[in-house]
Formats: sequence, C-alpha cells, structure tokens
Amino acid sequence: MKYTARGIVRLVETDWTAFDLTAQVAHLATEGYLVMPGLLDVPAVERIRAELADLPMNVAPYSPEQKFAKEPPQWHSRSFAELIGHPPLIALLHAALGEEIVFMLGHYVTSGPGVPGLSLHSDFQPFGSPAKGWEESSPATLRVLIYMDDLTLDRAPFTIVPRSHGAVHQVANPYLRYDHHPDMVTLTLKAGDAIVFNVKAFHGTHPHLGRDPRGMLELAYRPAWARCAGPVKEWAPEHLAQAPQIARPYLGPRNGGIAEQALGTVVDARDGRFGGLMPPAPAEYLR
Ligand SMILES: O=C(O)CCC(=O)C(=O)O
Ligand SMILES: [Fe+2]
Repeated sequence: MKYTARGIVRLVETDWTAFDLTAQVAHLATEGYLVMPGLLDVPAVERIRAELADLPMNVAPYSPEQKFAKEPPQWHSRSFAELIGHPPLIALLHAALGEEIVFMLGHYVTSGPGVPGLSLHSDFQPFGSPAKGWEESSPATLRVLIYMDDLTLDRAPFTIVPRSHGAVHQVANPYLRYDHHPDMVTLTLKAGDAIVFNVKAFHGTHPHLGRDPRGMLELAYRPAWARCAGPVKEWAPEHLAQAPQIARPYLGPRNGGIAEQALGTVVDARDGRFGGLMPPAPAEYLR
C-alpha cells in the first residue's frame, strides 16, 4: 500500500461507464460523489483552456505552482459560460436536485509540481467563515470538478471519504480537516472526466508529485430553496445580460429562494412528482 503526506492511496476501481442516470443518482446520494466519464471531449477542454489563458490568476501563499482564478471564469470564457447549461451535466443535476436549480460558483484552478495537496475537508460552512463569508453555507449543494488533464496518481489525485456527507457524528464537524484518515479513497481520471460531489462530503487531494501541471474547472449548483445562510454577492447585471441562452435558466439570484415560506404547507404527494425525497437505492449500481 502506498502513502503520501495526506495518507493512504487506495484507488477506486469502479467502471463509471456502466452507470445509467438512476445508478448515478443512487451513487451520489449514498456515497456522496459520482464520476461522469467524458463529460467534456478533449477539443472542448482545449477550447476552454485557450479562452482562459489570459484570465488573471491569484497565486496560493503556500506554493507558486497553485493558482486560482481572480475573477469568475464564466464571464471571461464564452465556452465556460455555456458549460453552466451543458446538457449531459444538466440532466444529472435535474435528476439529483430537481427542476429549479441555481448556479452558485464558477472557478478555475491550476496546480503543478510541489503543491502539497489538500487535507480532507468539507466545502460546507453552515456558520460562515472569515475567508469565505456565507459563500459555502448553502445546506444542499453539489460541486462539479472537471479535470482538464489526466488525473494521475502523481498529479494530485482527488480523495474522498465515502458517505461522509451523511455523518452526524461529532467527528464530522465540517470545520475540521483530516490527514491520514483510514477510510479515505483516491480517484484517478481522464482529461474531460468530472467528479460531482455533495459539499458535505470530506474530500481533498494527494500532493502533486509529478512534473506535469493540472487544470481544473469547478462549478456548483443548489436547488432553488437552499440559499446561503447569509447574503452573498449577486452576479453583475452586465454579466447576466451577456450570458449565453443555454446558461440562463441557472442564473437566478444567488440569494434567491425563501425556503421558510413553505412552513406549514402540506403537499398531496400522490401524483408521484416528489420521488426525489427517496433517492434510488444502492442495489441499482451494486448489481
Ligand atoms: O483540486 C481538487 O481536486 C479538489 C479541490 C477541492 O477541494 C474543491 O474543489 O472543493
Ligand atoms: Fe473542497
């Protein structure tokens, strides 16, 4: 068994191409994550990479090889903006989140040799934080990571603790981070593959031990009711005005959705439209 400074390397060997939509939703609901193989083809990845080449980037304090977009990439790259409504992704998101979906985040991250990796952490901050404000406080959000280069073992592969999104145990305080967790698994992928995960799941990366850089596109979506616990910045009107048609259904107000207005409402669920309350069972994909 291999180890890095972040812990054990135990590879997930699942054949993701065998999953239909029901199996995908079941895996996401039960395990807290899912891989969508070939979500983008290589020309689409390279088009976005070229459009992002002159996007201003911030450099991480811990490594000059880790860079983050300074501005939302979707207002800089037309192809990234179109990705917000990418039909195969949207089909999965509707199945997992329902009809009304709000796009909450677009991001672009590159990392290279020597980047130390991320300890296991949650992207759910129910009480906010000085660094992120209320940005990560939505109680129901899926993140989508699209890898632009093969995610090999030496290129900071993704790690996650399966089912940790459902833990109510004291060790699942979402403000804690972990290294060397024995239940952590590791994912390697091809360029254009995507990981979709519940932000409550504990995830991270191994260190970047190779020579070749890796690029990653990031998006996040929530169901309409699950607004953040406090105010977040709205998209600028001039950006919304220029957004491609395909992205518009998902560009509702970032602060929109007043869940508590439903308090006291009783819905007659006989017509079967509320099946999302019970996600499909693991039997669907363990078959
Ligand atoms: O770089 C990665 O693969 C994971 C980054 C991460 O933790 C995140 O995007 O929330
Ligand atoms: Fe994260």
